[in-house]
Amino acid sequence: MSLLQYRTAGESHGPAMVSIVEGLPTGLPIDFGFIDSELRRRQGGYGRGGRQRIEQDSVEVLAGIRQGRTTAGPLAMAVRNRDSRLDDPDRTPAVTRPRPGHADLAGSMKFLTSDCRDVIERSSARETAARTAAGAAARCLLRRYGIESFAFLRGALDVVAAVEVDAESLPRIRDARDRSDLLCPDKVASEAIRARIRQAKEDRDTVGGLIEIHVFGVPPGLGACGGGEERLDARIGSAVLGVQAMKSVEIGLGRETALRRGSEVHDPISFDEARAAEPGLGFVRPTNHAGGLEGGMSNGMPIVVTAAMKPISTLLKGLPSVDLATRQAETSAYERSDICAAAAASVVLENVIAFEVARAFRAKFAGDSVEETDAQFAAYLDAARRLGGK
Ligand code: EPS
Repeated sequence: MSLLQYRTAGESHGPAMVSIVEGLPTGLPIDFGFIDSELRRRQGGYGRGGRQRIEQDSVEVLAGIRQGRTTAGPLAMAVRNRDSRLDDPDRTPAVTRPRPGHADLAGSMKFLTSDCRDVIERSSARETAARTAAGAAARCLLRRYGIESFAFLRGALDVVAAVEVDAESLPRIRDARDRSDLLCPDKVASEAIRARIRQAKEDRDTVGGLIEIHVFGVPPGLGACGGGEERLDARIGSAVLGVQAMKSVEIGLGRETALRRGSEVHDPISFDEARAAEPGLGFVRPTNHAGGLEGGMSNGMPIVVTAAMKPISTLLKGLPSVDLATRQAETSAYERSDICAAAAASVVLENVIAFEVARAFRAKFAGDSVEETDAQFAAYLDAARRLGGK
């Protein structure tokens, strides 16, 4: 059984965004209603552009499913593009005035073209629809084992939400989040961010955001203890920075750990038999500064990740740039875009981080079928609970 992995294909204005997921166990029920709900959430958020009024994203299953359950082959899904016009030069004109912050200039140099159109069709955040579908499919596996991811908008510009979430408060915080069209559970902060997005639009400018992601129910021991890319923090870091517009990723306290001493950072350990049924198997901590990851592996505490998303690079007012055809100073190009897509990005991150946890889960519990995977998972928990015990 290969490692759980996925690929995406598709251009923003091509026929479809495609996602192929390999490595799920056979016989796993896939909840396509859930996947579609995640795709619709990704399209939302105050500050989103006109494309989201055109598309009504949902997955079309192309392969890998029989009567609602996974087969032995890869899961292939498509999200059709209603706004498909790639072969119409009049409706997808050349872009020769690169937008600072976008893939335009770097891409035109990479592919030796003065028309950035080919670059931006693939670099577009539209690709995150396929990424989100893959992550949501992986969550159908994680949910079977009590593992769930949750992301929200922590802040933007000078506003930071005053909200804390743990496994117990999750249902209430999720309800508060979903009542906000910025996916921010703090009503006051949500309104303040909304006002700033509205002002940015009036100023023909754009806004980014700070996104926080938690993964609950993760058993200890997922990931790798050596150096390198199989460390679960390395995989999560790569997944986050693999999403368009992400400029930083932090695990737990992140940068703050450099500003404190060890005794103020590391999470003390105790054991409480009465809590042996929890993800930490009885090992409990008063704090979670490590963000659920120690030594490249999950430690039974919730995984906590923070990501910074840059402001959208397409500004209505434009920025100083150069025309690639003449190399003369020009204002950067404009085409339909968002003012702020941070709420949408929180949905993408909630799913791509889930995919990495699922990938590490499958690396440890690699049964070909869900029945075999169930048995492996149960046997591991039983052995881990007996570890060092009486
Ligand atoms: C997006 C789809 C894109 C943009 C936006 C987000 O569609 P279109 O280019 O047809 O408007 O609206 O992506 C960007 C602005 C970008 O530069 O990547 C989406 O589906 O999230």
